[in-house]
Amino acid sequence: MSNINIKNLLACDMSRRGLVKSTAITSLALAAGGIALPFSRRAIASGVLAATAPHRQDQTIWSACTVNCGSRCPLRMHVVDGEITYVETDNTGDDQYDGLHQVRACLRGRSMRQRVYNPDRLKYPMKRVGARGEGKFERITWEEAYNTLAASMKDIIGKYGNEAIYLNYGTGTLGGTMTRSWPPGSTLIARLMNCCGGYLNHYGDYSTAQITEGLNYTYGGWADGNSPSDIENSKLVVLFGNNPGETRMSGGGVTYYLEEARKKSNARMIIIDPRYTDTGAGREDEWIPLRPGTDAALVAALAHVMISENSVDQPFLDKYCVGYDEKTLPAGAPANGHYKAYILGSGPDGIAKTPQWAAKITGIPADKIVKLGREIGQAKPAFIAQGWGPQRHANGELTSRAISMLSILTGNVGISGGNSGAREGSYSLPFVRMPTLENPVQTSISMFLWTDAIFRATEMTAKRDGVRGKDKLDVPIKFIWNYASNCLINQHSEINKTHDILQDDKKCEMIVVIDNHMTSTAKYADILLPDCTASEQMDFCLDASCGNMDYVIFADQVIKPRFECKTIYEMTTELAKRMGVEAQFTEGRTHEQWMRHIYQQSREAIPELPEFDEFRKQGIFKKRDPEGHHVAYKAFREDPVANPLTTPSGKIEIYSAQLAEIAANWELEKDDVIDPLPIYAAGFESHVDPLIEQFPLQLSGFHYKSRTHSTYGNVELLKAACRQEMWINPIDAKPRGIGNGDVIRIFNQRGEVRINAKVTPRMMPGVVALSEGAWHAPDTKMVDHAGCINVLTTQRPSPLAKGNPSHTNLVQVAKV
Ligand SMILES: Nc1nc2c(c(=O)[nH]1)N[C@H]1C(S)=C(S)[C@@H](COP(=O)(O)OP(=O)(O)OC[C@H]3O[C@@H](n4cnc5c(=O)[nH]c(N)nc54)[C@H](O)[C@@H]3O)O[C@H]1N2
Ligand SMILES: Nc1nc2c(c(=O)[nH]1)N[C@H]1C(S)=C(S)[C@@H](COP(=O)(O)OP(=O)(O)OC[C@H]3O[C@@H](n4cnc5c(=O)[nH]c(N)nc54)[C@H](O)[C@@H]3O)O[C@H]1N2
Ligand code: SF4
Ligand SMILES: [Mo]
Repeated sequence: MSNINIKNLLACDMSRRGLVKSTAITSLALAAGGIALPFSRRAIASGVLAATAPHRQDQTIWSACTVNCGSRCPLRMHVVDGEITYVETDNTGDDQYDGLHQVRACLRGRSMRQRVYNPDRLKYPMKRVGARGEGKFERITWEEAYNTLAASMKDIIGKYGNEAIYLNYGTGTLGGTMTRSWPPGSTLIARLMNCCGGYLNHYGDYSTAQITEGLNYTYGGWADGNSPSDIENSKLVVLFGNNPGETRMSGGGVTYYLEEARKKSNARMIIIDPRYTDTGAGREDEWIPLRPGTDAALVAALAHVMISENSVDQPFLDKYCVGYDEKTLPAGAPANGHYKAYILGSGPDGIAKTPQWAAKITGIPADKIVKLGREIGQAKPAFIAQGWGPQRHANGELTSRAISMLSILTGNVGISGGNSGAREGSYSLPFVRMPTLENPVQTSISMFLWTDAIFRATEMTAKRDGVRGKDKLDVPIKFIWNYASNCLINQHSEINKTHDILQDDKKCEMIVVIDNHMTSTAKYADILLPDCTASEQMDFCLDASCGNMDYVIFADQVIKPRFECKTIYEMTTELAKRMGVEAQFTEGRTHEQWMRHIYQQSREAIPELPEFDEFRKQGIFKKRDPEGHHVAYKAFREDPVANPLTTPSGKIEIYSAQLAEIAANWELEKDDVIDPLPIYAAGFESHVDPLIEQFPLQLSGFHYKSRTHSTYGNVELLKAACRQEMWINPIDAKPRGIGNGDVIRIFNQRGEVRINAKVTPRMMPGVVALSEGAWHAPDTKMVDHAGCINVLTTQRPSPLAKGNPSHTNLVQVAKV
C-alpha cells in the first residue's frame, strides 16, 4: 500500500486525510434508483398539480451543495417548468451504517432553493460608481466587463509584474470540480493566470493555519488522523474543541460516524471546550470547560500526572519519537531541553507543570486534571482528537502540537482505535481534478496577510512576515481576484481596518468579485460578476470529510442560468480570448467536454465508476474503504525504518531542531513564542494580557449550524431557526444587568457589534462566544448590527504560521 501525501493538492476543509489509498475492487451494491421515488412528495405534489393545471413537466435532477462545511451532500431538485419547486436529498443505497448509507443533506442544503431564488442574487455584471464599500454600482454589459478586466490585467502586469496580482482565499464552492474555488492554485482563475504569467500565491488557510504549521514539525506534512468509524475500536474519545455535531452535519459526515461507532464500542466521550456544544448535548460523558488558549497548559499537567504515575508508553517514546527524554534528545539541543524536563520542572523555566499550576491557568480544578490524566493514561486505545478551534488562536501552533502529545505519550498513534491527536481523517477516492497548470511565480504570502501586502508590501520579509520564495516582497498587491469568497470583508479579521485599507483605490487598483449574492465583500468590488449557482451548471462534487465511505456526486444542471449569470468557465474563457491565450486555456474543450475528460481519467483510477451518462442518472457513487477503517501512521507504526515520517529524523519530533533554528532566527513581536518543544505560552491578547483590565472577557468564535461561514446567511428560515446571539454565562451577565435576549454592545479597541445576548450556563464564565459568518451590517458609525465577529478580531498574525487568531479576542460587554 503506497501512501501519498496529498495535503497540498486538496482543499481547505474536507480533504484532509493525508493519505490516498490505492483502490481495491469491492463489489458495489448501489441501488439503481436515485430518480425513482416511491411515495414521495413528488407524487403528492404532482397529484395536486394535476387537479389544478394541465400537464406540467415534473423532473427530479441531481445537484449538490458545494459549500465549505467539510461535508458534501447530494440534493435532488424537483423541477417544474424550469423552476425548482422543492429540494430533497439522497435516497439511494441500503442505508445501513456498515453498508452504503445515505448521505443526507442538512437543513442548509435543503434550503438551496432559497439561495438560488434569493432577492440578493447578482443579476448582471456591474461596475462600481461610488466609493469602495458604499455599494453603488451601475449595470454594464459582459463585453464591457471583460474588456475592462483584460485591460486592467495588462496594465497592472506591465506596470508592476505578475506578483501584483493576487487570488484571494475563497471557499464558497470548493466542493466543485470545474467551479472549485480553493486552493487558489486549483481554480480556473489560476489556470487563466498561469496562461498569463502567474500570480502571487498564498499558503495556509483560515481553517487550519496554525495546526498545519505546528503539526508539520511533529509528524512531517499534514497531520493525518484515524477515520471516526474506527471509534468502534476505542475505549475512550477525547475531543478538544472539536464539534462535528455542528461542523460535520451531513449524513455522510463525521457526526454520524461518531454516534454510530460509539454505539458499537460504548466508548466514553469527554469534550474539552469553553462552550457546551451540540456534539455534547447529552451524548457526552463529561464536558470540561477551559479558558480559550490554555489547552497546552492542561496537556502539560496531564503529562505531569502520567509521568509521575508511570503511565506513559516508554517503549513507544523510545522507538518512535525524538526528544521525549535525554535518550532521544538530538545532538545540538541544550541540556535538559527535552520534554520530560520541561514537564517535571528541570528545564530552563524551572517550573513543574503540576495540576495545581495548570488549574490557575485553565480554570479546571486540579483534582479534575488528576482524574483526567489517570483516565487518559489507562484507557487504551483512546481516540484523542482536536478540532480546529483550539489552534485558531494567537498561540495555536503550540496548542496543536501540545494536544497531539497526549496521543504520543500514550502510544495511541498508528493503531486501530487510537488517533494522532489531530482531527479525524477519512478514506479518499482518487477522483481526478481539473488541471490548472503551473504558476510561473514562486513567491507566496500567508493567506492572512493580504491586507498587509496592500499597504506595507515592500516592508514584508521572510523572517518577519513569513514571505516564502523570496527574502522580501517587491511589489504590493494591485489587483485582487475574489472568487466565491467573502474574505475581503466578512470573513477576514478586523473589518474596520480592512475598510480603511480598501478605501484608497490608488493602493489596490482593481478588485473583481465573482459571487452569486450581494455580500459585504461584493460591495467592495470595482467589477462585480454574477456567477451561476451549482443548480445552474454541471459539475462533480467531492472531497468530503467522510469516515470510511467516500463518494462523488454528479451535480447536473437543474435550471437555466438566472438573469445574465454565467459560469466561471465561460467567464475565464472569454478573458483568455482577450488575453490571447484561449487555445492554451481551453485546449479546445467545452465545459462538458472537460468533465467527460476528467471523468475518463477518474474511471482509470476508480474502475467501478459507471459510464458518464449512467452516473448522471445515478447521481451519487459511493465506495467503502477496502481497508475497513483508515488508521493514520499505520505503516510507520508497523515498521518505522521502512516507512519513516517526512520529518528530518523520520520520527515523531517532540523536540524539533528546525523550530529551534526558526526561533533563533526569526524576528518576533512581544508575546510571540516559537519553541522547539510543545510548551504552553499564553500568546498575545490572552487572559493574562494587561489589556484584560479594560476588556475583561475572552471572546471566542465558533462555526454555526445555521450557516456555512456566511453562505446561507441570507436564508430567512435558517436565520429564524438559529438566531445570531452572543453566548454569556449568568455569572457574567448578572453584574452587567444583562438578561436573556437583551440587546448588548460587544466592543474593544477595534470596533463594536450590537446583538442579542443568550444567557446560558452552556458558556464558561469569563468567556463569551459569537458564531462567525453573520452578514456585516454597519451603520454610519461602523457599528455592526448583525453580530459579525470580524469587527472585533485582529489582523495581528500568529507567530509561526502567520495565521488568523480568530478566536483570540478580549472584549467588554454592556447592555444597550
Ligand atoms: N472570526 C472568524 N472568521 C473566520 C473564521 C472563524 O472561525 N472566525 N473562519 C474562517 C474559516 S475556517 C474560513 S474557511 C473562512 C471562510 O470564508 P469564505 O471562503 O469567504 O466562506 P463564505 O463566507 O462561505 O463565503 C463564500 C462566498 O462564496 C459565495 N458562493 C457560494 N457559492 C458560490 C458559487 O457557486 N459561486 C460563487 N461565485 N460564489 C459562491 C458565497 O455567496 C460567499 O460570498 O472564514 C474564516 N473567517
Ligand atoms: N455548520 C457549519 N459547519 C462548518 C462550517 C460552518 O461555517 N458552519 N465551517 C467549516 C469550516 S471551513 C471549518 S474550517 C470547520 C471549522 O471547524 P472548527 O475549527 O473545529 O470549528 P470551531 O467552531 O471554530 O471550533 C470548534 C470548537 O472549538 C472551541 N474552542 C475555541 N477555542 C478553543 C480553545 O482554546 N480550546 C478548546 N479546547 N476549544 C476551543 C469552540 O468553542 C468550538 O466549539 O467547520 C466546517 N464546518
Ligand atoms: S451545508 Fe454541508 S452538511 Fe449541509 S447540505 Fe451542504 S454539504 Fe451537506
Ligand atoms: Mo475553514
